[in-house]
Amino acid sequence: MDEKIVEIAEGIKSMEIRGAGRIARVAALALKYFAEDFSGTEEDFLKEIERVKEYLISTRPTAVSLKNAVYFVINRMRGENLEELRKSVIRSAEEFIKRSKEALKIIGKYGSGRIPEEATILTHCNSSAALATIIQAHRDGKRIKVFNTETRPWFQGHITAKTLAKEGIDVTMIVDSAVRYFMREVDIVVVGADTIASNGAVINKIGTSQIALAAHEARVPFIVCAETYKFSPETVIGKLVKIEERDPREIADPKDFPEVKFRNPVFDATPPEYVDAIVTEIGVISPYLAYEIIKEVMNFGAEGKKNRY
Ligand code: RUB
Repeated sequence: MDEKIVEIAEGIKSMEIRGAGRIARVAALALKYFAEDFSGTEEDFLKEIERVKEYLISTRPTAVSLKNAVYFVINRMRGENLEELRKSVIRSAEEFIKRSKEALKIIGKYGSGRIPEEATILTHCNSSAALATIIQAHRDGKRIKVFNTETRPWFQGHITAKTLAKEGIDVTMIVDSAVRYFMREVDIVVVGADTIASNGAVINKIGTSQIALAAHEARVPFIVCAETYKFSPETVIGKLVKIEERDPREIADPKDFPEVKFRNPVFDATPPEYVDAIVTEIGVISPYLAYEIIKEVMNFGAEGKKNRY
């Protein structure tokens, strides 16, 4: 396998490259590199791109964004000869990356509209889409303060806190388990998503569903910022979203706890009844419209159309 592709895939696995949007963009980039660097016959190209596709998809199981990015490129592959096939892969990969970046800007604008003029926001983990909304709200002149969770066990919250502080936003980092304690001070929760199922359930960093419960209890609006490529076509035909469980050593060294078992699921599902709105680049929608997005935008119905996205 091409060195550049291995480097990207290993980067995703080890979480050096992380976040659903980012891993989708680098997966598209890997396919672009593959098409640029390939030397061989047309037949080999078609065989090899299948291998690259499976390899990239296998790196992280939960975020559908990665799969959708790969299918976006593969499903648009057209050409009478190798040169044309290569060019179409490069073009679609570039188009995916461009669309993905543009989507974030639009989400920021639409999302900011949902933030009150003066608000305390709570966010979890490190989501570019949630950050786009929060940062846009600040740039729009809204007087905001942010609570952000440190996000165990990987501490992605550290990146979030630094990013917000750099923007000049008033940010306070809390431990994940302090969410309910602070919820009474929060006006709105803003998070991202790795995958959105056809029933509107939102799969995001572990702990998101607890935050949604606490928000629901306190009647605090809970919004999710997600590009349309975070919606999962396969859930329409009954597939369940696989929740990634990572190495227990991310929590503690099991050697220090010889009698103890560890579990380390890194995502969870928030049911649609706890989600007030999903901010996408094509508008702010109810989670119950997830199926429509999958059908209309992603061109995938229960009848199982081949073109997934
Ligand atoms: C990241 C995470 C983020 C979503 C959305 O998990 O759960 O909230 O991926 O991020 P991990 P974005 O750190 O395990 O990848 O909005 O940037 O796509």
